[in-house]
Amino acid sequence: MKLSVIIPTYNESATIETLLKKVLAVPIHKEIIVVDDGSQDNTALLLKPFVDAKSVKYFRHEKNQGKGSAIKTAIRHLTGNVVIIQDADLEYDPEDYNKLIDPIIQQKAQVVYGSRFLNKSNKHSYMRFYLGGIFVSFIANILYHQKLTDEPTCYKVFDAAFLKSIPLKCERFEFCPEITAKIAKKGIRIREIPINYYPRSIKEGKKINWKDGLEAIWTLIKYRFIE
Ligand SMILES: Nc1nc2c(ncn2[C@@H]2O[C@H](COP(=O)(O)OP(=O)(O)O)[C@@H](O)[C@H]2O)c(=O)[nH]1
Ligand SMILES: [Mg+2]
Repeated sequence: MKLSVIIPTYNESATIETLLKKVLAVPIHKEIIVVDDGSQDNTALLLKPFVDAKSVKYFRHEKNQGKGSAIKTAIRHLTGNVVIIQDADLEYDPEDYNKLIDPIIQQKAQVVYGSRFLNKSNKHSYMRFYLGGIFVSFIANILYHQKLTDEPTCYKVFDAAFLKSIPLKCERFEFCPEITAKIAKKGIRIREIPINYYPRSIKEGKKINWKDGLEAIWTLIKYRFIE
């Protein structure tokens, strides 16, 4: 078993070092793939020691293209047999990796999502993100016959061969609804496991906004009825 940790990164110099240390500390055989999506802060400089020590594989987009594009770049280069998406902030907890990958290693699931809502002790920062997340999950469940509590979660875990078999068009945050739609259309039931969540504020660098919520819903509708 080798886990590929994909980290799409855009201007996260405040958290990237701490995050990488946390990911490196998880006792799993793994590779870490950071795709620096044209960051204009000192993200590249902070990453250099990790790249020099060969603890991180580094790819850079010269121009900012969005989280989905960064994930697609990483998918082309990954060599593990299980894959997890890891944001470059500290909202999620790498100590959850083991329980998330377990159903895939046991061959009981091809896809596992980490649910922030199934863990009742989690806090949620903004009411609109909280309700937005619930609403997007609700629409995904209706359109695709799933039972998800947290569709837009960052922690999405895949069997690597399966992930590579899915063609992706997304460029920005539509990665989540596109992959959910395409998995569900294959008749796969997405498994959920409770995870920890430590929300950050917009001031602390949160980049997703209400337009991304609308785009998520449009993406779910598009892949259900149009494409
Ligand atoms: N590659 C790339 N990553 C991005 C971009 N915008 C945001 N991200 C990353 O996506 C992750 C999630 O962003 P965030 O604003 O915290 O949204 P949330 O965690 O999905 O609510 C972070 O790791 C960001 O660095 C972008 O334009 N390109
Ligand atoms: Mg985040």
